[in-house]
Amino acid sequence: MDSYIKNTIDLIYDTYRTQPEFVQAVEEFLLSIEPVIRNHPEYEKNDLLMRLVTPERLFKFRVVWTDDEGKAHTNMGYRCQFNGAIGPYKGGLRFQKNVNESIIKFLAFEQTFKNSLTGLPIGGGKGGSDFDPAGKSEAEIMRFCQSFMSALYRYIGADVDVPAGDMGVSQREIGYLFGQYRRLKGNFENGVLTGKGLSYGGSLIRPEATGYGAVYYLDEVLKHENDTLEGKRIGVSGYGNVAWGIMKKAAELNAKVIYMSGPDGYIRDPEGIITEEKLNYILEMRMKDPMHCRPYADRFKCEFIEGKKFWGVEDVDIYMPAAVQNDVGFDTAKLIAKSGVKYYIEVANMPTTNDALTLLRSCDHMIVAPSKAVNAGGVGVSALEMSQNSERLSWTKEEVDSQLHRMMVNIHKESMKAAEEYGLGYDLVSGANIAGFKKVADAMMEQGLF
Ligand code: 2IT
Repeated sequence: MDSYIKNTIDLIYDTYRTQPEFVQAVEEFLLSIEPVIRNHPEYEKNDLLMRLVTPERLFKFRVVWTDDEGKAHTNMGYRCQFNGAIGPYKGGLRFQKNVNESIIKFLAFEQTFKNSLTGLPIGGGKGGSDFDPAGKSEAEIMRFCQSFMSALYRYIGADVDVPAGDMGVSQREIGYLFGQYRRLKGNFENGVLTGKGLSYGGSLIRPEATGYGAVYYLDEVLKHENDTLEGKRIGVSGYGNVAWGIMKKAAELNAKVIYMSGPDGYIRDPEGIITEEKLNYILEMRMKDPMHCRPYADRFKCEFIEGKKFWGVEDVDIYMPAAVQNDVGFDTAKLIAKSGVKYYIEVANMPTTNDALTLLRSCDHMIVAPSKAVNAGGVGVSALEMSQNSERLSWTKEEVDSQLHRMMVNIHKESMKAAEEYGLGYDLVSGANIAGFKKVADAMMEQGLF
C-alpha cells in the first residue's frame, strides 16, 4: 500500500477512535483512490488527504422542545459543512435516535464525493439530530423543527449551505423548517432548503428521485452486461421513500421488486410490488407506522417472515440494500455471495461494512455498485430544485425526469471511465470514488491552502 495513504489511514484510526462509521467511510474511500495518489506527489506536500478528511466546520447545538404535556426535552443538533470546494454545502438532515457525530461525519464525507459525481456545483454537508420522531405528534414535530432551525438558521443560506431531508425528515419537516427560517430571516430565500412542497418552490420528481435514479443506474449496469431490466426480480431492503421509488420505477420498466423488509421482518411477494394499489398501500402503511411492514402481507396475502432479513435468497436477480448503514455485514455477505445472485447494487448510504464489501467485490460472478453513485439522483434533483428556485420558475415532470436520467447515465459512464483509466476494469466502486475525488481535489489544489 502507498505509504502516504497508509499513514493517513493510521492517523485517522488514531484520531477518531470513537467515530467508527466515519473511520469506515474514510478507509474505504482512501484505499480506492490509491492509484490516483501515486500519480500526484504534490498532494502529500499540500497535505491534501488530511485536509480532505477534516470537515471545514462542524456545528453542534442544543435543541430544546416541549412535548404535548408541556414537558421540556433536550436533544443534540448537528450540521457538518464538510467540503465546499466545488459549491455551497449540500446534503440532508437526519432525525433518528442513533444520530451522533460519527454518523453525521460519515454521511457528510460520502456526500462530498456523491455531490461531485452529479456533475453539478454542490459541496458536501450533512446534519441532523438524535431526536426520535417515532410516536411524536404533529405538533411536537413542528415544535422540534422550529427549535432546530432557530439554532441552525444563522449557518445556512442559498449560497452557503442548503439542507434537505434524509431519514426522519420528509416534506412535512422541511415545511416546518423552512417556515421557521423565513420567520427568523424575514426573507423568502426559497433555495435555502430542498425537498420543499410544490406550492412554495419544491421540484417535481424530488420525492421519487433517489429511487428512480437508482433504477436508471441499474439499467446502465445491465446494459453494460448485455442484459436488460425486463422481467428482473429485485430484493430491496427497506420500504421507505427510496425503496418505494425503486419499486415504482422498476414496475414501470417491466422489472419487479419481490422482497422488501422492515424492522419487523420481511415480505415475499412473488407477483411483485407492481400495482398502483400495492404502491399506494405501502405509502399509507408507512405513514401509519414506519416500524412494521407486516400489514402488507396480511392485505395482499403473501408471506411475511418475522424478525429475519432476506439476504441469501436465490429467487432474485438483483439485491438492492436501501435501508440503513451497515445493513450487510461479513456473514450476510457470505450468504449473498453463495446465493449466486449477480448484481449487488447499494442504495442506502454505506449499507455494507468494509469487510463485507471486500468479500462481495472479490466474487468473480458479482457486480457491485456503490451507493454514492447509485443514490446520487436524490441530491442531483435537489440541485435541480436549487436551479429552478434561482431561475424563479419550475420545470415539468418530464424535464426533471429526463435530466435525472441523463445524470445517472453520466455518473455510470464517468465511474466506468475513471476505473478504466487506472487499469481497474469494470470496477464501479473504485471508479466512483476516483471520479468523485478528482474534481474535489482539483478544486482544492487550485484554491490554495486552507
Ligand atoms: O443522502 C442524500 O444524498 C440525501 N439525503 C439527499 C441530500 C439532498 O441534499 O437532497
